[in-house]
Amino acid sequence: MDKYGLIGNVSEKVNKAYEYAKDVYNSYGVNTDEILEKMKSIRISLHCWQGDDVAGFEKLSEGVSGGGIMATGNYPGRARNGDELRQDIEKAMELIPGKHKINLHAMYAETGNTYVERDKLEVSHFSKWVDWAKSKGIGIDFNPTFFAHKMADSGFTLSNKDKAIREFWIEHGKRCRKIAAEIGKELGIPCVNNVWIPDGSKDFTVSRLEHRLILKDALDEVFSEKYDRNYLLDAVESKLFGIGSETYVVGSHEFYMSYALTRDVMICLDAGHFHPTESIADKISSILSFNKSLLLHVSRGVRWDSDHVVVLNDETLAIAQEIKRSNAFDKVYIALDFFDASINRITAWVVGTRAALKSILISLLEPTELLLKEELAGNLGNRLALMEELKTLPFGAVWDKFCLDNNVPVGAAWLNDIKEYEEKVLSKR
Ligand code: RNT
Ligand code: ZN
Repeated sequence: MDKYGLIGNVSEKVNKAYEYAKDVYNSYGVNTDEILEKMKSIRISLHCWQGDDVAGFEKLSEGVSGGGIMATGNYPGRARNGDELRQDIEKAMELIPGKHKINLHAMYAETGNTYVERDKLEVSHFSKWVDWAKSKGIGIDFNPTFFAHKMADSGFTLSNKDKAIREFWIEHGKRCRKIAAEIGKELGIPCVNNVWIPDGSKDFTVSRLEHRLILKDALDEVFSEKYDRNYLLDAVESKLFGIGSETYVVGSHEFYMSYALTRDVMICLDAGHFHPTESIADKISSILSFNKSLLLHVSRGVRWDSDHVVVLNDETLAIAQEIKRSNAFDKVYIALDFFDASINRITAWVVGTRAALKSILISLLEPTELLLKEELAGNLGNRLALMEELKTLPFGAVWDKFCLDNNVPVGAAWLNDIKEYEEKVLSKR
C-alpha cells in the first residue's frame, strides 16, 4: 500500500456513512449534528514537551531531565528550539480536529543568548509563544519548572529544609503565576498554571510530616498574590511515586486534595500518578462534589511509567464518560501529559490527542438520559444491555465526519502527512 486513507471520493463516502450513523444514534434519542457542534467547543491542552523529550531551551540538560521525568528513545528529528517546536506543533494541529490550547513549561522560555535564571523569568521571555498563539487564535497554559535544575538536585524544591533553596523556588513559582496571568490577559483566554514538584525520596524518610508542613507554607507564599480568574487558574498536581522517589513523595494525593479544597485552587489528577489499578475516572465526581473545577493530565501509565502516549482504551473512555455524566465539560480542564521519544514525536501528539477527542466524542454520543431512565426505574438489566449495545454503535462514522468538517485527514490518511513532514523537515535536523 502506497498511501493510507479512503480510496475515491472521501467526502461522499464519509457523508454517506454519517447519514446511516445519524439514524442509528437517532434511534437512541441522540442527535449527532448537535454533538458535532458541541465537539467544536472542546479544548484540549497540548503539552509542548512531547516535541523535545522534556528538554527545554535552557541547554542545561539535553534529552534527559531530572526529577524522575525521563523520555526514553532517540527517534530522529527532536525539536531543538522554539521555532522548530512551534513548527512541529503546527503540523500536529493540522492533523487534529478542533481548536485547542498549548501547554508550556517555564523551561521553554526564549531568552536569546543569555541564560535567565528561573527566579528572574518574565513574561517577555515568552513573547514569541504569545505572539504565535495570538496569530493562531489559541490559548496557552503554563507550568513552573521545578525539575532539571541544580537547585533541585537534592530531590527537594518547595519542601526543602534549606531556606535559600526554598526561597529560590518560591520566587520561581510566584513569577510563573504572574507570567501565566499576563499570558491569560493578553490572549483573552484563562491560563491554567499547574504546579508539579518532584519532591520526595528514594527510601524510608523519617521527616515526612515536616516536609509536608514546609510545602504547605511554601505553597501559601506562592499563591499569596491574587489574580483575576479570567486570566489565571491555579492547579496543584499530586503523585504517588516517581523514579528516584519511590518511597516518599511530599505532594501526595491526600496532601494536595486537602490543599486544593482549603485554598480553593484546582487539583490536577494525572492518570499515571496512582496505583496501576486505580482509575482517576471515579475521582472526578468526588472532587466536583466539593470543588468547582479540576484539571486532568490525561496520560497512560504502564507499570512504573506514568507517561505513555494516550490511546482510546477503557480508562481514557471512562474519564470522558464521567465528565459527560457529570455534565462538567465546562468545569474540567483537559490537558495531555505524555512523552515518547521512541516514535515520531508528532505522531505521538496526534495519536494521543485524537484518542482523547475520540473518547470525548463517544461519551457525548452516549444516550445518558436513557441509561438514567432505566437506572431510575430499577431496570438494571436494561442499563447493562444498553451499555453493551452502545459499544458497537458506528461512532467511527461520526468521528470521520468530525474530521472532514474540520478539514483534517480522515482515518489513517494523516500518516501520509507525517511521512512527508519527516522527509522534508525532521530528517534534515
Ligand atoms: C510529572 C508530572 C508533570 C510533568 C510535566 C512535564 O510526573 O506528570 O505533569 O509530566 O509537568
Ligand atoms: Zn502530569
